[in-house]
Amino acid sequence: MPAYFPKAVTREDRYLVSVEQYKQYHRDGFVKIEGLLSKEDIAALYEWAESLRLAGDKAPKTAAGEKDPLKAEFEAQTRVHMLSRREQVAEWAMLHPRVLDVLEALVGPDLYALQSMLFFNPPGKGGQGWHQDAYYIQTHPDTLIGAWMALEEVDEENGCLWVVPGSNHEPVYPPVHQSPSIHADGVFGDLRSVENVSHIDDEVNTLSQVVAQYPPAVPVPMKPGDILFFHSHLFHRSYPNKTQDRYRRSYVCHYCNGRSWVPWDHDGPYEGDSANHLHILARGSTHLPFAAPKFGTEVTLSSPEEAGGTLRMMGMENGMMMPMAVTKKE
Ligand SMILES: O=C(O)CCC(=O)C(=O)O
Repeated sequence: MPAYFPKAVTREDRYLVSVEQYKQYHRDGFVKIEGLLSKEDIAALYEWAESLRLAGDKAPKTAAGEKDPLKAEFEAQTRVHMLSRREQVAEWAMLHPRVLDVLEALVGPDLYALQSMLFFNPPGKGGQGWHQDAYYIQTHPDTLIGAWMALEEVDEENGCLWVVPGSNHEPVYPPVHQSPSIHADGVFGDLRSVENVSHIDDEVNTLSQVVAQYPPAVPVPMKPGDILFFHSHLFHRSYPNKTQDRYRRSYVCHYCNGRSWVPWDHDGPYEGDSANHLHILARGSTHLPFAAPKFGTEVTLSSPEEAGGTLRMMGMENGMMMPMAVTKKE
């Protein structure tokens, strides 16, 4: 039996993606999996996020001498990038086996973990206008996917994500005067360019004009432990937190298929033609360079030899997706 195969399948808490969820992701560009992370896991993440926020809280003390939790220094900064390279808990959450179980079915079986962001979005802050993630993070072939983990209840009031179902089938719209970052230059006859992508104001962010060709966008309210998996061409956005007294804490990570060339690293310039060697191989195997988890988080890797061929995710008769080894014919 291939080494990778039983190890992944026999984990007691393994999450099995249904064929319906797989189809939904590829049809609509997103799939929300409710309760994917346990209460305990979310509590650990939430406490970690809180400890960071409070450690950065340089606000004056109240009359009673207590820190005002809503006046943290993080008001100036709604998100922190790449804590997965600095903190064990951030790496653990990015490589959480149940998150990888889903990604394995949607874009795997081989997976790179590329990026992590911890959002705080205090009252009045946060929000990002219409954009497509593949514009920012290039993978060739283009297999980027986001996992948006709610650390607390998120809704329209505190700034949940909004998505345009089906817009994942769109190409990536290049900004004016820039060649496309995902598609080869000049392959489209009519691909318009856009301006001020990610700007919160639809008047200046002209990607909103393409969004307007669709039925109205839909909000994605979530509960702690729910995870939204979303395609990197999907038009999506968030609004500032409209509440007076709630944060919007979430942990958002990006991944891609382990066979993609990744000429991108969040931390800036890297040696060589690609940054693959800096990205963690989270599952499966690859012919490309890769990094090991820095804090020793366990990942389930395989080599093609051990796997007795290559692995593919297949729809089973019971409607679930399972990894199957495909043996090479001599
Ligand atoms: O959570 C947000 O407010 C925006 C996140 C987002 O758009 C992204 O991760 O691509």
